[in-house]
Amino acid sequence: MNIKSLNKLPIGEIRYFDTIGSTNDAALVWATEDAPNLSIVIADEQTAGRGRLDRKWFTPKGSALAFSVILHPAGITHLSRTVGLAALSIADACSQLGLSPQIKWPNDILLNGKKTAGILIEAVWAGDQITAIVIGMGINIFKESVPPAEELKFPATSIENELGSPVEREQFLKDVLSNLLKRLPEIETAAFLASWESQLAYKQQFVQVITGANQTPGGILLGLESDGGLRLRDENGKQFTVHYGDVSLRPMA
Ligand code: BT5
Repeated sequence: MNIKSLNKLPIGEIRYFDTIGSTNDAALVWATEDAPNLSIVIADEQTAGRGRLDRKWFTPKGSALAFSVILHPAGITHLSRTVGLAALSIADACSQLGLSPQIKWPNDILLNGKKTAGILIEAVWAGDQITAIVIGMGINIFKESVPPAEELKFPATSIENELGSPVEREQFLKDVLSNLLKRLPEIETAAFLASWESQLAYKQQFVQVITGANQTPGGILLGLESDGGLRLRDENGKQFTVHYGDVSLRPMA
């Protein structure tokens, strides 16, 4: 992968790997060392890419984007909004290509209802302080990046599949990072939240949120709380908020 064009962006340092276990793992280590703010670990292939709850993330060679941005959180009050920052940065890059992305709360980007990208946010702690946030992003660019359907619970696609024409991987990476740099100074604002909320999938539809072994609260998806939590209304008209979980449209059996 040719990442020279990233040199012009006001970011930290870049560590590039042809192959790696997980860019988030490398970024978490680097973040405890001397990584300058907005440094990035990028890999052409991941052999142990991770999703949430130690789920696997598939990143075959030469076909996807897998990278992790190290953010020093000084001055950011709403750290829980960083997942929205990543989601909007990817969604904006899709829109710039003429696509119509949706954000499946909290961390998936959908194109035509299918997952094209996933986000994994992890924090580095020193005592009770967060010293760095690692924003991991996996984006399916070419057809070959899409895992076989039998390995997935939710349908997946790639940018190339949905665009129907060739897409440049390096340019897409540059666009996502540029969008992130542009959105970052606005992360605390109401406009940022509104923009995030406006792109949520399943708004005003009945969804189920799997939050743990025995908890699957369901309700009409209303929008976002100021901390990025998901606001819903149950069948009795009572509003409630969830802060983590997997959203699905159909009630679970
Ligand atoms: C995510 O988790 O969607 C977060 C994925 C984050 C990946 C990036 S790549 C760079 C950085 N380094 C890492 O090691 N990770 C980050 P979650 O919502 O838990 O979804 C995981 C599920 O998505 C898996 O259980 C699969 O069913 C499905 N999946 C795996 N690979 C996929 C792919 N390439 N495209 C679509 N779905 C996939």
